[in-house]
Amino acid sequence: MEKKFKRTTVTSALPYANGPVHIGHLAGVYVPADIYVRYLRLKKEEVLFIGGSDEHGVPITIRAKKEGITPQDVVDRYHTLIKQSFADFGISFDIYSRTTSKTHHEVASDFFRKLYDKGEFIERTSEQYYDEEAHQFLADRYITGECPHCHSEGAYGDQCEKCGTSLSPTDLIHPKSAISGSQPVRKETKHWYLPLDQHESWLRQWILEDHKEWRPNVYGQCKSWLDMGLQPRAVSRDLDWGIPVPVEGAEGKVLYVWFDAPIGYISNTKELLPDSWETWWKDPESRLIHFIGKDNIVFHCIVFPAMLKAEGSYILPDNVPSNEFLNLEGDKISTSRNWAVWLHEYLEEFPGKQDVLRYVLTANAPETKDNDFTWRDFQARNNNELVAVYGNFVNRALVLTHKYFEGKVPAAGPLTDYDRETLHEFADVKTEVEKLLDVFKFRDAQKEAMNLARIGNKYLADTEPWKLAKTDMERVGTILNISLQLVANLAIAFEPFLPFSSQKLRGMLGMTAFDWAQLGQTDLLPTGHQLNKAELLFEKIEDATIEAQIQKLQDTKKANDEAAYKAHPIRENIDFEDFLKLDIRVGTVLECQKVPKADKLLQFKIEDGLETRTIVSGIALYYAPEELVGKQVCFIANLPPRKLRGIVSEGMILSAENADGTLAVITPEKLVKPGSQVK
Ligand code: B3M
Ligand code: ZN
Repeated sequence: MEKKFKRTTVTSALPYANGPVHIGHLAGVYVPADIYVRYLRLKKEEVLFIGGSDEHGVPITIRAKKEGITPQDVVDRYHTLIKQSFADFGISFDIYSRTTSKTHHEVASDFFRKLYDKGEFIERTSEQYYDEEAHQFLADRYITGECPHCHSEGAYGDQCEKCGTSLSPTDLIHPKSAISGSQPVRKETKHWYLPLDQHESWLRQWILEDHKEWRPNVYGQCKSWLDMGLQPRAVSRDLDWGIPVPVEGAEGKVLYVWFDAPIGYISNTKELLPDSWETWWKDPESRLIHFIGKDNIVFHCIVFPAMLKAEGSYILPDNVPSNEFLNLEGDKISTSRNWAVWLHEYLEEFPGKQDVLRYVLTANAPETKDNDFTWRDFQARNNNELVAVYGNFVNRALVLTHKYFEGKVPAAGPLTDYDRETLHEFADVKTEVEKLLDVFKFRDAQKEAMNLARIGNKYLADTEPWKLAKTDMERVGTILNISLQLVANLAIAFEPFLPFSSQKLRGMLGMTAFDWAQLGQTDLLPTGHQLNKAELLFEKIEDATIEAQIQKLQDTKKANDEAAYKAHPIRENIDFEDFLKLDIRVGTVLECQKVPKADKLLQFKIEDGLETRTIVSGIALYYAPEELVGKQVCFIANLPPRKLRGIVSEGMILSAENADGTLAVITPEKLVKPGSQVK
């Protein structure tokens, strides 16, 4: 039986306050969340929309160090910028606060303390790197050294960015502290862990049995985590930026950022509603929905629910609509490579066109798979859909009413079959859009709304009232009355998606507000009602404007390519003798599989002409193991064997690296005999 809820608490992921927000954020999380919340509000449901900045974590401290400012300076700057961008795009939070607020520190601290007192944590001591000069433990990112895999310098304690292998700090050769440059020593440290393994069985039931309706990408990720088996997770860190661990003997330790950040949803609710926040989080008649991006799924579907359950008095999320990623012009959005459309820049270049971006991002929403934003598509959707369909219909209906009826809604006379058919199509739209929005299918829902505009546009084109003006004004009045009712319906249907345009349209129609319940009605504008002046709802975007944006990205790409080339200049000449020392061979891949618990590594069995050898290679992000079986690859055959994650690797597979770090293995152009030498 369908559960009936009294109210809905909607949260959207708290962006890290260490950079501005871009179209990927908007498309992935904030536009869908906003559409949903506006829809519920229009339906007069009780809803809260909670947002805020995530202001803790190591990357913020690293950024501060680089810029020679404090972490607080960093988050102050970006919190303000991000908050403004969201406001500009009409993301209608009821509160947008931050995890450095006093309320949040208290709430997160109390939350930890309650779990601690209930015995919900386990304590573990482990050895970690410690900087004796700086007197502090080092976060993984604060340790650099030689990669044990590709032997390049400057690999981080959690990952080598050159070869993509994920590492743990103790894997590094010649580790160095990024703070003092000294060689860190291993030292014992105590941390608190959430024993996720102990939560596994109820999580399995709750997700895999009770929430089969979650999006396949969300459900699938959860299932694979659960099937791999959950491990205890540390919820504290040795760091001086964050919320101090509120127990004795925890000096110099703070809550892990992923422990405090989701509690931020609760704190921000409390900041907004100090007296009634608990209703939104603890009443079983409240429904909790988290909007997030796909990289946050495990934290929202497994870790946070386990925290809430361990605390004991909270409800659990009812759904976690998570999107895949949005790419930009065929390439992954990247802050460090400046490959993004930043919201504040968009607004400078396209002032007043928030809804155009909202429309395009929803039309292309990465709901089921990664999707691509291109400027050409942006232009086409604006010109061919918003302008030519929606805007055109609205404009014609209003302009004709002004021309023939002094802007007063004319009376409708007898209806033809075609009139009735058209009205009939409108009557269904409410149910259709609702069905889709209720299950978070925003792009299909917006398509329905646009279909409505198409029907209206076609109706005017077919009935051609401008041709009847000389002969049959009563008929013209009927056609325009119907058209105006359709226009009013459009204002309602598009309200969740394009709030700025709906507001403008309501202004033109001389109507202050509509209810969702009115959608589908054909008497929204009474006969004789005075309309205001018709303005253009959308305007055409010219080729030159789009070309300028494409050029801007091409310039970025060029700068990136140059930087990449500079980072890897051609090395100095070597002796031919040296080259001859390198023994590169071709081998046939007999078997290939993922290395457990190492997301980047693949383990190969290679036929090398004489026998088979095992090679471990950091290319798992770019190939599915089965894609490579049967292929021929090139490998260095005379490197000394070395151990990677406990596996002895007897060689190194050669790949070419793109500027963005993606890898492609090198294969001979024709099949050759395994063991053939590359020269
Ligand atoms: N700040 C990660 C992210 O921005 C993180 C989300 C927190 S949600 C509680 O992707
Ligand atoms: Zn490496």
